[in-house]
Amino acid sequence: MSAPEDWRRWVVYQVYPRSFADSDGDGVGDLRGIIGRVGYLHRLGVDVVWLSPVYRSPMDDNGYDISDYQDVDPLFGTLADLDELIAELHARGMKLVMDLVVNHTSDEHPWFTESRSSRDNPKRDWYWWRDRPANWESLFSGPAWTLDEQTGQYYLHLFSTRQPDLNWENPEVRQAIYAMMRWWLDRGVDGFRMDVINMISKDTSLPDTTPRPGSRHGPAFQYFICGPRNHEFLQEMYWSVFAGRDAHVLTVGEMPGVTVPEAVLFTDPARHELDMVFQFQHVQLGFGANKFDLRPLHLPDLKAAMADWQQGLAGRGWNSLYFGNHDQPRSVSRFGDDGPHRIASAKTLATVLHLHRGTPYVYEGDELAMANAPFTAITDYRDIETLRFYAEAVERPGADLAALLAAMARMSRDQGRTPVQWDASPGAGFTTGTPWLAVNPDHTTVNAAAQVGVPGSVFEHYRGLIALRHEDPVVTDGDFELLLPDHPAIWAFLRRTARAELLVAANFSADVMDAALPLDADWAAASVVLTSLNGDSPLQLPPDLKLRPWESVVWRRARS
Ligand code: TEU
Repeated sequence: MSAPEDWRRWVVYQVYPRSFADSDGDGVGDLRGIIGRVGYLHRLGVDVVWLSPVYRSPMDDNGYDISDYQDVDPLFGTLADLDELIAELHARGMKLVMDLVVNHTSDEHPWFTESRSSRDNPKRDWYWWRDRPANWESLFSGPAWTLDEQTGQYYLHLFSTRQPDLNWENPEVRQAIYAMMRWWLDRGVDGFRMDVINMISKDTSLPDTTPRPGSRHGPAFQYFICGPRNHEFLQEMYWSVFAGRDAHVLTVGEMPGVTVPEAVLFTDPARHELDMVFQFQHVQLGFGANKFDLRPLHLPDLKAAMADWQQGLAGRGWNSLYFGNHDQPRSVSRFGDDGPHRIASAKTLATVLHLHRGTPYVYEGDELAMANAPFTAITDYRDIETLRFYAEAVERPGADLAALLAAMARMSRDQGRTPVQWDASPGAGFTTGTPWLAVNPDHTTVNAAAQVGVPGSVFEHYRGLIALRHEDPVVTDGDFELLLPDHPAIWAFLRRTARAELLVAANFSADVMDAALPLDADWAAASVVLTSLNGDSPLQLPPDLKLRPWESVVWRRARS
């Protein structure tokens, strides 16, 4: 049994199963593919694997629309394969966290089939049915309420029409979910990443919202983000599912729009809700009205967005650290430089992220510096959010479709979903068949075979960062101080415990940068722990720095 605080030292690796490794040549990743790569994950050194959904699903949203919570979709394999994956991970001291998608089900889930069958079906109240729809807009474009012809009422779906929202007000719904969660824990899984878990409590009066200009519908976040019973439901879940288990159950709440004060409440250990939140503040920078309305991203804004959470949760809560996942474009393309400085910038991004306070998430392929693919046409995409947004734009007179496609190439969720690049072969070692989404042509040079065990590679840099977290308590426990918050290109900060200090300084630009850090001159004698550029540079010596393009350096000193 782990000590209660151990989980704070863990590093999580996210597997998006569709895109990770395909064992049977059908072009879609599967569980046996993952089993074949457990050794790779172990070598990287990660503690936890978060598996995006593998449950039975019609795949309207690649598995985030679940039709059976207690079975594996045949596309991915069988329950026996999943058991084997759990055993393989456990044999190497790693854990498995399942994706828990319980804000909504698939419209093919038997609960919804029953619910929609008649107005007096016992499960009618398991979903949100109304005679009159509110004018809310769905997160995947179009209205969030759809008329069901058969019974003449509207149902709520915050995401696609095929993802009806469960009614958490109904205690039977909650008990059915808790029973399912206990079943998974009894089967051997070690925790849950909870999809949009801050959307489960709605304002039950379901009021109309302010429409967008030129539309009847508008965003309605204020009626379903961190709603009135959110904390109550999570505490009930804790006492019904997690309390009294032998080992710690790792719980992560994905929470778009959560604020720092709310996150403190969700993750204060004394309240028994969740271990950590997965918040969105820093990935909502760099665009306007929607994610395809691109704006310049200024480094001071990104630093401040991260620092807010460091300060706000210091000592009282816990946060996830990520720059990319299956809903975001590739981090090296978005925040780094996927051209000439790709390797250094990928390492620098990882260094800055992993040395903040919180739990780092490695998204599959980030440890190889995978970048956005050169997508140009709408036919390159498979993602429902991208396709529906485009379809709506096509209907709008005067929409600039060329500009939209250019923005999609930078921001579409599919940019994070191209197959993992294992080697230089035609299917990138991902598949022997035709991949469901194109492999990035750069896999001929950017791939695992070219990096694992190769000194100076991005993979080995990630391995070093993960090892550093395991060895040095200051990485987990140290408090955080941002230096030079307004500097347009340098990201520098201190981590400090009573025993040790880490200094991180990174150049987020393609130019040589000078910076004078507000620190004592003794730092010049500190030892260098990690760098993004190979070879020693005579240029950097704190507190007066001269950093080469995308150079980052980590120093450590003991405190007397
Ligand atoms: O995403 C939640 C969410 O609100 C956003 O990430 C959204 O999907 C979109 O990317 C905003 O641009 C979670 C899952 O991570 C996502 O894959 C699912 O599509 C969504 O919930 C619905 O289950």
